[in-house]
Amino acid sequence: MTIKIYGIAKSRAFRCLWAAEEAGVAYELVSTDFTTGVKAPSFASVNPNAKIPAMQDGDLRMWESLAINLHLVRKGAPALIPAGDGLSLVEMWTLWVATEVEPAQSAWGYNTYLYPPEKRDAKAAAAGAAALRDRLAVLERVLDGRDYLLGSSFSAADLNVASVLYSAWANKFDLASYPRVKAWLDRCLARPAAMRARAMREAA
Ligand SMILES: N[C@@H](CCC(=O)N[C@@H](CS)C(=O)NCC(=O)O)C(=O)O
Repeated sequence: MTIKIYGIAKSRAFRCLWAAEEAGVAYELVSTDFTTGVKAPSFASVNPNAKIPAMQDGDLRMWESLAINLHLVRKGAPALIPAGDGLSLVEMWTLWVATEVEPAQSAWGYNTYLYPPEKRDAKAAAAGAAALRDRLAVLERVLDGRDYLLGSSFSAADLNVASVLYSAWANKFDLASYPRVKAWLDRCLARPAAMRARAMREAA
């Protein structure tokens, strides 16, 4: 059965498009934007939070981009969750990027290019950038001697962390002090599945 992903490519739904492409599942992007689409009465039963992305897979309805990603991976590309303690580490990285990286990246992004100029707060942008640099320093240490977060091959941990950091990468956050992070992001975002999702987003 075709999985429905609600959203638009130029939103956090990008993360799920990348995951769906990695997983090789049959899916349909149900175009729903984050201004009017999420407020349509019919969308309330899909995601009562009135946010995108959301997903429907048979009777299963989900929201939260990174949880949707893990569902898609389990369904179509379970090898992206390594055996043993792999799932625990994938969960750790997923919660880390959601709670430690995303708020910092958002504070920087909203106050640098997303809000209209009159709404931007330079202090909040600088604080977000500083917090984001702290997290990038963590990644830089972890990536010392390894190509991917869990070792030598791409996993769902890389998918979730890199799909969040795509925003900073695409909006030219200065990564010069984090060469291993830059090389790892370049590597993840050049994967064929990522390129297919990027083609949707970057054309939008
Ligand atoms: N934690 C959620 C955040 C979802 C989210 O904030 N989505 C934005 C679009 S990228 C949205 O729908 N915003 C609409 C609103 O806040 O009114 C996730 O990762 O899925």
